[in-house]
Amino acid sequence: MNDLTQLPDAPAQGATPADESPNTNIRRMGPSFKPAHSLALGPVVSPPHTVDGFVREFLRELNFGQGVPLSRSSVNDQYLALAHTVRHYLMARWLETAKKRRKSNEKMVGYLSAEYLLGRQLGNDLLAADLTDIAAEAMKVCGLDIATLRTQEVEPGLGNGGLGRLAACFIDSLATMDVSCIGYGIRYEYGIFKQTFVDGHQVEIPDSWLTLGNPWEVPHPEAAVEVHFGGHTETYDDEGTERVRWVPSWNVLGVPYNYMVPGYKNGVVNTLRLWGAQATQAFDLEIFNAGDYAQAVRAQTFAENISKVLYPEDSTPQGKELRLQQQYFFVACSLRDFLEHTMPEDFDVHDLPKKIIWQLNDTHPVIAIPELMRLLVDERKLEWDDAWAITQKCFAYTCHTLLPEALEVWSVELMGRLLPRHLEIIYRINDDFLAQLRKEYPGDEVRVRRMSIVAEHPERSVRMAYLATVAGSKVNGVAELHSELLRDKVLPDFSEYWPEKFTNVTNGVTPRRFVRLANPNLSKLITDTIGVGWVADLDRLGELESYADDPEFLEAFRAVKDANKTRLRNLLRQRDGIELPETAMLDVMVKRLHEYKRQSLKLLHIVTMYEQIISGAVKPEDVTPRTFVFGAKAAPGYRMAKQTIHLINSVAAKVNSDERVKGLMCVAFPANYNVTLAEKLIPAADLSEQISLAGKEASGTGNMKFALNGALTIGTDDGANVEIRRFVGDDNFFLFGMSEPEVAELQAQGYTPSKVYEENPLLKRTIDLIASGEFTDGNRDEAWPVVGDLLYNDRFMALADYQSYIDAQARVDAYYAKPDAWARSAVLNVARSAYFSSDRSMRDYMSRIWDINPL
Ligand code: NBG
Repeated sequence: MNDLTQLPDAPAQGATPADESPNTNIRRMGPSFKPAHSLALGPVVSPPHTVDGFVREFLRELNFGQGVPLSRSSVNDQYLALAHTVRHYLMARWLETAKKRRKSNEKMVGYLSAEYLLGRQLGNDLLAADLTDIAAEAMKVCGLDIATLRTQEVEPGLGNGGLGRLAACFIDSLATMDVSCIGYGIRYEYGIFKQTFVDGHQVEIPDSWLTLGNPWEVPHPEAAVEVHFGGHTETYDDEGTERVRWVPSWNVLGVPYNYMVPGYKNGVVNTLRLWGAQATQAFDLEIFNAGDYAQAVRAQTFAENISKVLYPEDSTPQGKELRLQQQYFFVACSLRDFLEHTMPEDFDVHDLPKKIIWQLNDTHPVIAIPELMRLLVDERKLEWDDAWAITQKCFAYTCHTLLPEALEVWSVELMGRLLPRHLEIIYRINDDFLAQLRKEYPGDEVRVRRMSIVAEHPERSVRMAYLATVAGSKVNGVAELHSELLRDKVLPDFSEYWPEKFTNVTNGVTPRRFVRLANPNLSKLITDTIGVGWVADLDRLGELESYADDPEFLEAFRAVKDANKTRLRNLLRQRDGIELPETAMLDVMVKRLHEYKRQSLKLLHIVTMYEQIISGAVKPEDVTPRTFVFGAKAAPGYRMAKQTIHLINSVAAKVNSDERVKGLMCVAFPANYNVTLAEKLIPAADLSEQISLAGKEASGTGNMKFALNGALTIGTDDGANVEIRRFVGDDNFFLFGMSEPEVAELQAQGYTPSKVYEENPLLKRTIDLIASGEFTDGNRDEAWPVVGDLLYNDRFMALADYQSYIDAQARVDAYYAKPDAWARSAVLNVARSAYFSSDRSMRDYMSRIWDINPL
C-alpha cells in the first residue's frame, strides 16, 4: 500500500487572490485589505488533474485531514478524504466564480426554497470537475474501489419530493449555464425520514444524515445572522416623522453553511447557502451552576429546534407554529445576507430590482415579502410607496399545486404573536390593494372580499398565495395545463385583474444527474452515436431520431436496458433482499404516496391481472410477464396513504408467494425510495406510471426522467404528461382516462363510485377479491379502509378511470410483445424529450420572469 506521509508541494494551476471568497462575509475585510504575509495574496490552486496528483491529494487528506494512514483507515475515512479531495479541486473555481460575480454588474437570482432534495454529491461533483476517471484510477492505485466509497455517502434528503428535487435541478442548471444564482434554504439536522416496513406497515426512522460527518458543507459561524421573533411594535418620533419599530421578545442565530453548486465542466461553481439555527446564548450559566441543567439549556434547545427537522408533508402544508418559524427564519437570514453582505456597503437600495430577483418556490418563503418591506421602511427609512415599488419588482412566485387544501394559510392570531410587525405590514399591503380594487370594481364588494389577502372565514387568516400574487412581478405554474388551471380556477380574479402577471414555465430535470450519472450505459451509447455535447445541450438528443429505425442501434439500446435491469436486480437483492425475475416488463410507479396520484388505481390493475390468471380467465401463455415496482413514502400523519402502503405490501406478499402466477407477476416495494434509488430504478424501467386524476398533478418531474431514459409512459392527460405526449407522439405514449374538463363535468353531475363498481364485472371481481381479505390473511378490516373509500368516496375518481386504464394496459401488453416496435418508441421518447431539460426551464425563467439575458 501507498502510505505516503512525505508529501511534495502541489504545483500551481489557475490563480485566485485569496481575499475573495464565497464562503465568508465578503465585505468583512474590504477592498483595501492587505494581508501582512505575501503568501496570503498568492493563488488558490487546484491540485494537478492527473492520477498522481489526485493520489497525493487524497493521501494528504487522509493523513492530515482524517489523521489516519491508509492502512488503518475506515471506509468512512476514505470517503471523507475523497470528498475533501474533490472539494479541493473545485475550490479555486468557487473562489473564481465568486470574484467574477462580484466584479460584474449582473442581476442575480435568489432562489428561496424551504427544500432542496440534492441526492448524493460525490458522483455529481466528480463529473462536474471532470475527475470521474482520474479519481477511479487514483483509488485503484491506493487499492480502493471508488464504487464502495460512493455508497458510503448518505444523501442529503432535505426535501420531500418533486418540489425539493426541482430546486436541486434548477440550481444545477443555473451553474451549468453560468447564471449568477444563490440558492437559499434550511440546513435541517434531520431530513426526510427513513422509511422501513414492519409487517408491511410504514415505520419512520429519523434521518440522521450528519452523524458520520458532512464533507460538502463549509460552515461560517462567524458570519451568523440574528433573527427575531415575537414581542410587539411601537411608534416613535424620528425627527418629525412617525415611524414604527418592532420590539421582539426572542431571537436566534442563523449560521450559514455553504455548499458548492458546480456547473458541468465549465469552471463555474455557484453557492447554495443553507441556514442552521443556533441559540444566541448556549446556556444560562447561573441556572446551570445552581444545578438545574435542563432549565439551563432550554433556550438553546428551543432555538435549535427551528432547523431540527424537515416537515415530512408533501403537497399539504402543516399549519404548525414551528413551520412558520422555519419559514421566517430562513428568509430573514437570506434577505439580510444579501442586503448586508453580498451587496456593497454604499449600495443604493433603489437599485435593488436591478440586482436581484427573489424566486419564491411555492408559498413557503412568501413571508420574505413583508420582511423586505420591513427592512426598507423600518430599517432603511424609505417611504412606504417607494419600498412597495421596489418590493413588487424583486419577487416572483411559483405555484406548485392545484389542491385547494395545499394553499398555505396562516392564522392572524399566530402571525400576530410570532411576527407582529409583519402582520401590520400585510394589513397595510392589503388595505392598499383593496382600495385599488374598489376603484377598479366599484360596488363589487363580494369580489373585493374574495380577493382579500386576509380571509375572514373560517378564521381570520393570511392567504400566502394571494400575498405572493399581489406582491410578485410574475406568477407561474409548472406545466401548461397547470398554469391554465391556476389562471382559470385557482386565481381567476387575480388573472383577470393582472393578466400579464401570469405565465407558465414547464418544469425540467437536470440531464447531468438523471441521464449522464444515473444511466452511464445509455450515455455512452448516445455519445458513441451523436458525439459529446448533449449533456449540456440536450436539444442535440434530437439527432437520435434518425437511429430509431436502425436495427443495430435498437439492438444496442435494448442491451442498455437489459444491463440496467441487471444492475437494478443486483441492487435490490443486496439492498432489500428482493429477488426480481430475470425477464419481464418492468412497470414502475415511484412518487410520494398521495390519493390524487392514485397508487390505488395501480393496485387495482395488479389485482385484476392476478384475478384473471388465477380464475383461468386468461391463460398463462397469453400473459405478458410483468414486474411491478413501487417506491413511495407517506406523510407520517396521512392515514389513508399509510393504509395504501400496507395494502400494496400485502398484495405483494401474496402475489410473490403464489405458485399460480410465478414467472408471470412480481410486485416489489423497496422501502425508502429516495434520489439514490431513483437513479437506479428509472434507467431500468420499461413502463412509467403517471396516472393522477387529470387536473391534480401540477406537473410531475419523474415522468420526464423516465421518458429521457427510454421508458414509455402510461398516463392521464395531466400535468406535464400533456406536453410529454405532444413531444413524443401519440404512438409512443399510452393515454387513458378522463380529461380535466371531463373530470369537472362528472363532478358537476355527481359521481357515485359504487355505481361504477356495480356496473363493471371486472372491477367488481377485483374489488371483491381485495375486500374478501384474500391479501390480508383473511382480515377484511385491514383491506377495508382503502376499499371502502374507493367505493363510497373516491375523491380522485379511480373507479371512473378504471376501465380505461385496464384497456390501456392491454395495449401496453400487446405492444410489448413487439420488441422492435417497443424499442423504437423508447428511442423516440429519448430523442424527443430534450425539452424537459431544466436548462430549458431556466432559459424560460430568464426570459419570461427574471428579465435576465440567456447567454
Ligand atoms: C409538487 C407537485 C408536482 C410538481 C412539483 C414540482 C408540491 C407542493 N408540488 O406535480 O405536486 O412536479 O411540485 O413543481 O410538492
